[in-house]
Amino acid sequence: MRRRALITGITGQDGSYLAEFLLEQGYEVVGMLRRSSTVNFERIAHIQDRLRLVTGDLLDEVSMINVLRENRPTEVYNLAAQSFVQTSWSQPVLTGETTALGVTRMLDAIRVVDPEIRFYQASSSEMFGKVQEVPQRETTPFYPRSPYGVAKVYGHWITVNYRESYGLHASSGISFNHESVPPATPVVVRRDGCVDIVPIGEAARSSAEPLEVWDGDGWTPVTARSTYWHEGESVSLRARGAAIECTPEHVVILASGERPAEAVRAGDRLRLSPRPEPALVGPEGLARARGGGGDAGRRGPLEGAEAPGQVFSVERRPYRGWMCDLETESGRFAAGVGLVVVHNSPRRGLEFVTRKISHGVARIVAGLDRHLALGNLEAQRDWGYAADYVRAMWLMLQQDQPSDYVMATGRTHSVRDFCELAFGHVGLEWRDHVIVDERYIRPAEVDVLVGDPSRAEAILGWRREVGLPELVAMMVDADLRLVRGEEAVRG
Ligand code: NAP
Ligand code: F7E
Repeated sequence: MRRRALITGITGQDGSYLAEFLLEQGYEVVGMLRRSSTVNFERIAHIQDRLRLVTGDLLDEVSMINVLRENRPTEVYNLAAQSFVQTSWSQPVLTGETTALGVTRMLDAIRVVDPEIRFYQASSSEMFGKVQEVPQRETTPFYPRSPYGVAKVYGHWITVNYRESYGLHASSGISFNHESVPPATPVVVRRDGCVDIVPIGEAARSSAEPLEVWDGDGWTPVTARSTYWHEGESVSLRARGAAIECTPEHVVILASGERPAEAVRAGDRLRLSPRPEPALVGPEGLARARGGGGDAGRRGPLEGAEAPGQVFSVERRPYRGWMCDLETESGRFAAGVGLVVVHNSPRRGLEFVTRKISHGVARIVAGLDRHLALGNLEAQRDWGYAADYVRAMWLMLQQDQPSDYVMATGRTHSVRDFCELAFGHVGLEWRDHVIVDERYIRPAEVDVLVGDPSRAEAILGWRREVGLPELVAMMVDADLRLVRGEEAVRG
């Protein structure tokens, strides 16, 4: 029988990553949304057709009982929350209702409908607050410093309590801060030292073996693979020495900058990638390039020809079929001999400091802003990569016994460090641009957080794969593309 998971908070950063991950594992994924007058599917638009979306609200237990009765999940991941710490001072009661009591409502709905359901609670490092021990582990006492932290402590203990009172398989993941960047789609790959051009669907299918992809400048490891159903339009770009078909939003690198495919016009010039050195070429070699590579894949770049990469036709067509993405460490891929970049928008909310910085850097580079106003630059956080963390959530529910685990990198950095890395990535000096604004200073601060993930590593076999410098570079690059794309669309 296919396993079925319910995710609350599916429109959020972690919910979207978890949904992708569970779909890849063969789950039926049910996403619980709260009713709103406008849709908020930015992070799940690419997988929306593969999800069952149902309405329910953490403030309303009846709605959750109905969702469970009608959808009969075997696993519930409770990611929904009022998750922004600063807002918890201006909306403390709502934060308590959602982030604290919402957990009881869901646990109680499970107890009533089907106590065999396995439950995951998104606990937070904010529970440690004024830290009593360094690094923080599962046994470190809590000392929350915000209404959000207090609410999370409640959510954590009610999860433990329902486990002990009713024998529910209920686990908590105590997550330290984690951030995100979008996936990318390559077609030129290297496996076991063998260079090949394969249809992206083939690369996306073989998930067990390590894979590298050519990103136009070098080889980069593939960190995640996904295939999704796309109904709508595609854009077909044909150029001298290059051809690509992709969704209209996919960002294409031109000789003059970057632009969504839908904004490319005849006469623009695609940037053509130098070919990787094919030390060994696979049995079908370049002739297998299709779609992404087109004719260009068979002939190679027309070196010396007039205006290589010049677009001579742009066609929009109805499209109903699969699209594939590969996520890479550098955040780019090369398709055939033309270099084509595919990105979605980064998924971390713009109000959180990391994304605020990466987006701020991109706006400064684009000349849209000169300064970035931040609060406490000395606060230290243990920042990891969101896609790494959703794997741990799933692993917790696959254990025979429910338990609580810290998910962290074991390293800590200040907001100032993050600024230095992010501005440094584009050759800017952060001190020239960052200003401190009292509005962003919190009534009570969490000065330093650093987690000890050794229990999760030992019992779950979990390892995080992305470190801070790579994460910062990926986030800034993603926002540079996003901001340039927005500018190009605006004209
Ligand atoms: P996020 O992006 O802020 O997403 C929060 C989700 O909760 C959204 O989908 C939101 O829906 C939904 N939601 C809010 N109130 C709701 C309600 N009353 N009923 C139903 N849904 C509601 O958060 P995230 O970064 O993905 O974090 C996921 C979870 O992990 C949260 O519980 C957070 O507190 C916890 N956590 C996160 C981190 C981190 O670094 N990201 C670290 C530790 C713990 P709308 O789209 O409708 O607003
Ligand atoms: O702040 C400082 C701020 O809002 C990080 C949530 O996912 O992780 C997140 O909570 C630090 C704080 O995240 C600005 O004072 C300086 O010390 O990005 P943040 P957070 O509060 O750590 C935990 C684990 C969660 O559970 C939460 O759901 O950065 N800071 N200047 C700033 N923070 C913001 N937002 N904006 C600033 O301008």
